[in-house]
Formats: sequence, structure tokens, C-alpha cells
Amino acid sequence: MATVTSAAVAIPSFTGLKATNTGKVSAITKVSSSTTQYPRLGIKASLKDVGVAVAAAAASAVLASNAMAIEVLLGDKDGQLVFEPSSFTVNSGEQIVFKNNRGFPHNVVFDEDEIPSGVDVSKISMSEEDLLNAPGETYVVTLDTKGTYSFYCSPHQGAGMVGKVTVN
Ligand SMILES: [Cu+2]
Repeated sequence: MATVTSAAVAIPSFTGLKATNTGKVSAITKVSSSTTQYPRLGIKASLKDVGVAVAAAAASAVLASNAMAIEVLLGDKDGQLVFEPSSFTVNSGEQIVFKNNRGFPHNVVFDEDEIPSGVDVSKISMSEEDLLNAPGETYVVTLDTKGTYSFYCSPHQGAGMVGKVTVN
């Protein structure tokens, strides 16, 4: 919250400085009059919008730095035995990071009958017996061949812990 507040305060003062530097008196007048004519509620609302914009910018910065990776949680936040998300799309060559979250042990087994032809299942899949036992433990896979792949968690397949990824 502190970051958002300081950013929201910094933006109007920056605008004011910029107007002063250009030496355009009319610009300064416009800035101050538009600030004062807004009712208090309006200012609050616009500050909120700035906060949202700052948060959105921060989120997209995170996405940009991880552009080549998607994270899939094993077990959702409520402990449900699911992949989260269970259906998603990646680009060819993009890293998929499966991360132990809750309800483990889990694993990630690709179904040899539901992957693109020519793909060697043993190169992308954990074995049925391999398990991720520790919290935060990951299994990372990169899929290069375009198509649809189905996968499951062998201990929890019966409980519906199955997923599908489309590689574009
Ligand atoms: Cu599982």
C-alpha cells in the first residue's frame, strides 16, 4: 500500500514540475485548476485509478521478466487435488514449471496416447513412481512440438487431478 500511495503522490507533482519547466503558464494554471475543481471524492477515485495503474504496471513487469515460463500449482490454495490452472496454452519452447503447492505428493505424467505423434513421452514425463514430496519442489518441462498434451498426477488421477496443455 505504501508504494502505491507514494507513486500516486509523485505523479501529480511530476506533472507540475514538467509544466513549470516548459514555461507554459497556461499549462500550470490548467493543472492547478483541474485539481481544485475536483471534489474530494473525485480525487480519491482518481488516486485509486492511479494505484490500479501502478499495480498493473508492476504485474506486467513481472510477466515480462518471466515471459518464457508458466507456473502450474500442484494442489490449489484450498488443498483441492487439481492442477491450477488445469488447462492452459504455452508457446513452443516455453518453460512450464509445475510446483508442489498443497496435498502432495504429486507428480506430472504425460499420457503417451494423448500427446502429438513423434513426441517421446519418456523425455517429457515424470515416471509414475517419481513423486514431488517437498513443498515448493518443482518439475520443469519444455514442450517443443505443437499440439495438445494431456497429463495427470498418478496418485490423484482417480480424484480428477488431470490437465491439458496446448502448445502453439
Ligand atoms: Cu496429485
